[in-house]
Amino acid sequence: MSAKTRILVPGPIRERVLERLKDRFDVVRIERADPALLARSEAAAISGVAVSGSFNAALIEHLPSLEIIASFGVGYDGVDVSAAASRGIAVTNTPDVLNDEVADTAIGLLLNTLRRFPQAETWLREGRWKREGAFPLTPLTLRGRTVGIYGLGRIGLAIAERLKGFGVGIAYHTRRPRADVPYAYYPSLIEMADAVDTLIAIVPKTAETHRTIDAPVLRALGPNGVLINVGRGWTVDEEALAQALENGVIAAAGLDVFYDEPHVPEALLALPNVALLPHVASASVATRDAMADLVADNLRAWFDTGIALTPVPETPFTRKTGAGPESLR
Ligand code: NAP
Ligand code: 8YV
Repeated sequence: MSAKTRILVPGPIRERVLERLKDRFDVVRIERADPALLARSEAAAISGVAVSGSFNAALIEHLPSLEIIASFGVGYDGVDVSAAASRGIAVTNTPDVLNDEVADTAIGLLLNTLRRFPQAETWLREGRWKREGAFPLTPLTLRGRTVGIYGLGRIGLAIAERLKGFGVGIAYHTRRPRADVPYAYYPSLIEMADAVDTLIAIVPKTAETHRTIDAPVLRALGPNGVLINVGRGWTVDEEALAQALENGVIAAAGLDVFYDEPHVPEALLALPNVALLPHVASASVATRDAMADLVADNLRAWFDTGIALTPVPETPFTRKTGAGPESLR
């Protein structure tokens, strides 16, 4: 039997993660994160997990020797962190390495939404420029706008940095004001929506953020209003959004994320004033490689030094001080 530490990888993950793990660990693959796919004896030998997607309490329960779950992505809403924390199991994510890519995407999506560049390119490609003349002027522009950023964390800050260069007003809403930024702070989302005409959402999926961008918030944003969401679809009441876009309650929206991916509501697909992307904000080879490296480096650091590189705040454990039973360590 091999003496190498065993790492479970359920479901698909970027090949680079596997490449970076194989010399140090025994990697055990299963088709999906389902306890039924791993016999009890095999499950008992698993010490770590690398996962892209969900990892639920039943699977955590099935792995008695589990010490660490290294999750691919900065958002770790797919992992049952409270089940992990209660056993002293560390959870890691991939913060910072994707800030710039996601912020670039947010700006690109904002410009596409306002200035309709994808539609303008289609106009050219379909020969309409030659046949019919210039693409229609866009009613919306970034000029003169004030942008409210819902979530001014690592990525929200990178978005704000970029927006400064565009000469727009910048405001933000978070639960706690930041001492290190000059932007106007709003303690409530609806107050901020009322004060700005452009809302960029980049908050995590938590119980508190569920469908917080709802009909009243959209009404507050107003008829010149534009919503950009690069955080999680969970944060938006999509039915209210489709109605607001159809009825002119707001002017347009740009969405990279959806409530039930990869399903995009027909009501949104049918609307001309929505720019849609298939959750690609971090999806360049370079950035996904950096995320993959951080998944592997967290596992290597944990088993080599006892300290994970980027644990999530709910699991600030080291290998020896984990809150779980000592027998697990
Ligand atoms: P972060 O550094 O933890 O920032 C999160 C921000 O949201 C903080 O400013 C936080 O401030 C605020 N926030 C959290 N809960 C809130 C609430 N209930 N009300 C108001 N503000 C709240 O996270 P990040 O690295 O910037 O990433 C943010 C999220 O973006 C991720 O969790 C992920 O879901 C999403 N994301 C999406 C993509 C994509 O491909 N589209 C890529 C990367 C990330 P307070 O704690 O003061 O409230
Ligand atoms: C990834 C993301 O698309 O990091 C996140 O939270 O949403 C994206 O960067 C996703 O995690 C990859 O599965």
